[in-house]
Amino acid sequence: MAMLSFEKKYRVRGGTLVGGDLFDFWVGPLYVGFFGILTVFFASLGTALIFWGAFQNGDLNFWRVNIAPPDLRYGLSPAPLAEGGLWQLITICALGAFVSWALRQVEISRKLGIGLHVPFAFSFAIFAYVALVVIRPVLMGAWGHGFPYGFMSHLDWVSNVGYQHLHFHYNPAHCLAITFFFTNALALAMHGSLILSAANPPKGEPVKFAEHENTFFRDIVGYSMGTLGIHRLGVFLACSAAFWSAVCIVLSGPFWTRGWPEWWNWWLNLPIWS
Ligand code: UQ2
Repeated sequence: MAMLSFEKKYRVRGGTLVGGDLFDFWVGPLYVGFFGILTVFFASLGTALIFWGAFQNGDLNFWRVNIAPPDLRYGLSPAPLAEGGLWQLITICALGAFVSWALRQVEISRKLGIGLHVPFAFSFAIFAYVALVVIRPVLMGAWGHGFPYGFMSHLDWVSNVGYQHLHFHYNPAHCLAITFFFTNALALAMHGSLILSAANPPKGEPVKFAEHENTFFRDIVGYSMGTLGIHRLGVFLACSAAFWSAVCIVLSGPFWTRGWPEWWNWWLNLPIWS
């Protein structure tokens, strides 16, 4: 079906989660919906607050913008605007925008009658952010444990938290997360190059399909996981990377306060050595 006639067929009312027909329309190519309105609201307000905060700090240089969370002494209570309260408001806006975006994906998926795989996968990215600015700070008893919003400042935060644990690369969940990120890059490089090699031939050559793709991998590694399988693998690898990233930082502080190299002493302490 051509795109134009398809859009006519599917651009109909229904499938919304809240509000019925209220915001059930499109603006140009974009679906709006209640959660589209909410996303625009939270994203605009959050961005405006970042600009305002940068202006208050007296430095609009992009690389030096820094919206810091409250001092640890404020614990889990609201802080004055200039002392981390702004960070708290911006965090609420970010959470509102991300969750609204996911729910807008749900509404569009329902309208189309397709699965909820996209919002499911996107929710792993939201979880990673929530782990950093909500779950870990709450477990440690202060919003001050969240990361600052700024280019250089968030890099400094990552470096500082890493050094607090002596050597973050010994964190077993961090190892797992990195392994998933690398395997994800491998899988997407294999998949992207394979698709282009078959579907984008030189001028005059016919386009090739799954038989050629399967045969390439059977010839080279004795196994092809199939056109559907590689996408299942992709979603699994990408979601696992985000999931274990969240786990590795939530472990660091709330559940393990010492250096990560020391964690591996469980191996040296096994009774089998004595
Ligand atoms: C495949 C297939 C695709 C692919 C790729 C494979 C025809 C068009 C890349 C090959 C995938 C394999 C062998 C698994 C790799 C495993 C890991 C953990 C990286 O078979 O079907 O679809 O794109």
